[in-house]
Amino acid sequence: MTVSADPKELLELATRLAAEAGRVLVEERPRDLGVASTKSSPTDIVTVMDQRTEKLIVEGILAARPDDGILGEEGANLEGTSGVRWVIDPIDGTVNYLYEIPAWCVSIGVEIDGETVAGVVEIPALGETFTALRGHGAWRNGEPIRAYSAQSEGKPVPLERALVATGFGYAAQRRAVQGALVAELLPRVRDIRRAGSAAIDLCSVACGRVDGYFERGTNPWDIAAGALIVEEAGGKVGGLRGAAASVAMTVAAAPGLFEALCGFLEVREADQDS
Ligand code: LIP
Repeated sequence: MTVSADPKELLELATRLAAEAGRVLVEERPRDLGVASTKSSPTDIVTVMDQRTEKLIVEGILAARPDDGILGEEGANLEGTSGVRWVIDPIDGTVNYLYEIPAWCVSIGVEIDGETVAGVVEIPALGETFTALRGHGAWRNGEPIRAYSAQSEGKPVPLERALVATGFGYAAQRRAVQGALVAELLPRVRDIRRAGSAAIDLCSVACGRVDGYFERGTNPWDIAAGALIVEEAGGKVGGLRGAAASVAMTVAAAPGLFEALCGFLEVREADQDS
C-alpha cells in the first residue's frame, strides 16, 4: 500500500500523546484509585486510568490521522485504511501504577504496512522518554543510547555476568513454570530483575541498565515500541530458534548474550507450555 506517512512525523505525534498521557496519569491520578475490572485472572487488572488514557491517545491519533488503524490493550481495535497502525499500551506496569511503584510507562509503537517504524516509551516517574526511529537510532531524553552496560565496555556480556530482567504471567499455572525456570537461571547469571513492565525492561536493555530480558506471554502492545528501541540501540530482539518475538517468547539483549540466553531457553523449551 502507498502510505502517506513520514515516520518522523509519526514519532512526533506519538511522543506528544505519550507525554500528555503521562501528565494525566501523574497529575490526575485519583487518590482512591482502585481496580475497575480484571481480564485474564483476578490479578490481571484494569484501572479507570488505563481506560481514560487509552481514550485520550486514540482521540489524539484520530484527530490528526483519521484513516489509521489502532490496537490498544484496553480494547481499541480499528482496522484503518492508511497502512499506518498504532499499537498502544496506555499503562504498561498497571499493577505498579496501582501500588504507586514508579516502574510504569506509556508505550506507543507505530507501524507502516506491519513494520514498526517509530516507538516511544514514556516513563513519567523516572523523567525518561525513550524514542526510536527505524534506521535512525534510539534515544533517551534525546541522547543516543546503546544496548551495552557501562561495565561491558561494548564487549559481549557472558551469561554468568549478565543482569537479566524477566516477567511473569497472571495465571498461577504459568507462574509455577516461570518460577521454576528462573530458579534454574538464577545461579547461572549475575542476578535477576523483575520490574513489572516489559516496555521498561526493553528500554533498560536498550540503555544498558540491564544486560538482557526474556518473557513468555507478552502482548503486542507490551513490546511494540520497546523492541524497536532495543534494535535501534544495537540490540537483538526475537523469539527462540530464530522466530520473531511473540507471545510465545520475547528475548532481548546485545549480540552474544542474546544467543546465550536463547540457548538456555531453547534447551528448556521455555516458549512452550510444559
Ligand atoms: C505487564 C507486562 C510485564 C508482565 C506483567 C504485566 P501490564 O503488562 O508489561 O512484562 O510481566 O505481568 O503483564 O499488564 O501491566 O500492561
